Amino acid sequence: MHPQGFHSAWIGLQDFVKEGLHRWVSVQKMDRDLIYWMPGEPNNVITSWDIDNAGQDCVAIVPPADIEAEDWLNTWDDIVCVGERNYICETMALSLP
Ligand SMILES: [Ca+2]
Ligand SMILES: [Ca+2]
Repeated sequence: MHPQGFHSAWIGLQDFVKEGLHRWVSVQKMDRDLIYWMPGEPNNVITSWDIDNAGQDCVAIVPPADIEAEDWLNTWDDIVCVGERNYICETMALSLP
């Protein structure tokens, strides 16, 4: 079972501008030292219901069911860019008083 009902979250990484070239939606390049693909990903699978053959161009954290807290790295999966999901954004850290 997914922890506390969490299923997945968009992380703002995409390759819909150029297939295979993943960039952050902020247009920043991906830091090659900070990549956490799930094994076998990104695979740009075109599903049978993907009538536009759009493939998978948006990246989400999709932890497998029954995952343990220490396994939350390497959970990036490119998926079809549809559906409401949680999302994660980068922001400045709050300064403490
Ligand atoms: Ca893709
Ligand atoms: Ca995929």
